[in-house]
Amino acid sequence: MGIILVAGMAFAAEKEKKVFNTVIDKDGVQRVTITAGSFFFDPDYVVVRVNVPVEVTVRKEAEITPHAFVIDAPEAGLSVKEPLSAEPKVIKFTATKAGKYPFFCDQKFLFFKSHKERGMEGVLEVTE
Ligand SMILES: [Cu+2]
Repeated sequence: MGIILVAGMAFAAEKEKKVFNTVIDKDGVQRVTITAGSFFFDPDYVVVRVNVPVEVTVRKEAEITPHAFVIDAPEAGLSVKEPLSAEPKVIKFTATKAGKYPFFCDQKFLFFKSHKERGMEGVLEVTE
């Protein structure tokens, strides 16, 4: 049992990122919908244009475990910290600097590994 668990965790850590390239809608907004669950974001690699408004709709899977959507990159104008609920949450921001910024869930239960450590982490790539 222990061996199976370890093998499963190694696989999860090495899994490929699912890339989503946003397009700029007619109203000038880039939109993406992300599903959050234990312990993943889908997609977990989102590409957006710099200085173009972004609307991220985050939907949390129906479960008791609390999750959040966090981006902590004030150098790029990104300071997002939103608790998630079953109702889809629309998060708006505009990245002001190109680069790769992590988005993650900051939840943690007692002495267990944080959700981020367990795989609730993705990349926001901001391109020129
Ligand atoms: Cu979480």
